Amino acid sequence: MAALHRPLGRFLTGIGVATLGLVAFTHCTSKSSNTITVLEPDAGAGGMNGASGGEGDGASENAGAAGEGSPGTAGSGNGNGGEGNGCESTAAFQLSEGPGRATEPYVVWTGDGYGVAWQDDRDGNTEIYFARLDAEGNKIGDDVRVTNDPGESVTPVLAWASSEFNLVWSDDRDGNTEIYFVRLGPAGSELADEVRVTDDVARSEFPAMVRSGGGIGLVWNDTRDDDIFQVYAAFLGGQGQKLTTDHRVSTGDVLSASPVVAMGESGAGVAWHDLRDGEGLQIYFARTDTTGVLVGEELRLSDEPGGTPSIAVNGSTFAIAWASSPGSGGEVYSVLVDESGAVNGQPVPLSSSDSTAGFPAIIARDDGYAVVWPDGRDGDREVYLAELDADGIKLDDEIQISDDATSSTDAVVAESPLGYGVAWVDDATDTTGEIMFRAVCR
Ligand SMILES: [Ca+2]
Ligand SMILES: [Ca+2]
Ligand SMILES: [Ca+2]
Repeated sequence: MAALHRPLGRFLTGIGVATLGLVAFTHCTSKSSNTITVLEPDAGAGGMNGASGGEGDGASENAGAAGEGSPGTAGSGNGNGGEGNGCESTAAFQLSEGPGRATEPYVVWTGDGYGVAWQDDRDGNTEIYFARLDAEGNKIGDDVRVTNDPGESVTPVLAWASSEFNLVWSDDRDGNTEIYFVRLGPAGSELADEVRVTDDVARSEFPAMVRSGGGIGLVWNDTRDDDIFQVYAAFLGGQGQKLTTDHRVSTGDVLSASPVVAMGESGAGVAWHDLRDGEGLQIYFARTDTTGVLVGEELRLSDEPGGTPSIAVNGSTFAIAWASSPGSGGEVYSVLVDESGAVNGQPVPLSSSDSTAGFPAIIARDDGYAVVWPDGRDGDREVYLAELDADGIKLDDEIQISDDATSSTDAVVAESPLGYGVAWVDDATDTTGEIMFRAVCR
């Protein structure tokens, strides 16, 4: 069951597994054309953190854990400095109300607190849940169940839109997977009906989005062309209505999966992993204009196999992070690409995990970037955070965020004025998993 509902595109560990994504679906025609509306990027729109990059099925999970317990006190600070400004890092705590399997968290900063969405099977099938936290990282109220349908509702992505949340996810309520959108109030209640964004008989999964000029830039995977995952983009209005046709971004003829998107000053940057070169998964990048139409050539960013990228933009420079050796554990790498599509140097390793890292999530911060990832350097997996300057250079040593005796995975991060809010999953198995949260000072 777990494998059935896991987002396969994020768990591709090589060609053998990747072909699982190529299950038979009938070919589908593309959608009819709608009016193209040009969207301007939001002023100061930062990057979005990438696909939360679930783990839990991979061979790297619990690498070497063997029940080894961490000697550390749960929630101990792991001193990260920066606490002289009145900010106090909180202890890690369980955000989701168990039991049930809660995974795939996504966190955003709203201006006065955090919103976190995740998928949760406590109701018998997977639904999207939401919780909010104050500026110090304290949970406000109970978990909010957002979706209520008999299908599997998975892989939520949140964005904050001035006074409300936008939420997209993948749902199979229609008999195959489709991308859905809904507006949520600050406390997580639905403000309008859920909007079905995709409409094809193929698999429409792994959404990622970024706010743009009052609308939404959306990317996702779809098997509508030749039953193979390819990357698509479309732009939506603030109510979730389609403003553009669906544009295919990836041009390979093998698998292109796990897309993420950030909005620069002149258009979007999209990254994904791709099998087209016959060299395992490699990280690709492309630019689109503000309607989602591909601009220029696709770029391969990785030299060695890499999987499940994340992307952020700071000003006019995109930062893309990924992990090498997808499926077996590697190190986190990042590279910068400017808005003209010029790659700035070589991919730089960020982690020192003895080849146990995977699934990074990167965001923009004031004067650079921040990236989180889980790795197993200490036995069971823990979450780490590193800050990068505007040139993508790592500042100081990484900060250890989690410190507990279960496997800590699926890390995501949002920046606040005082530091960061980090969410992750503890103890993800086929039947368990809880969302954890910790606010850390800069
Ligand atoms: Ca459901
Ligand atoms: Ca579909
Ligand atoms: Ca742990």
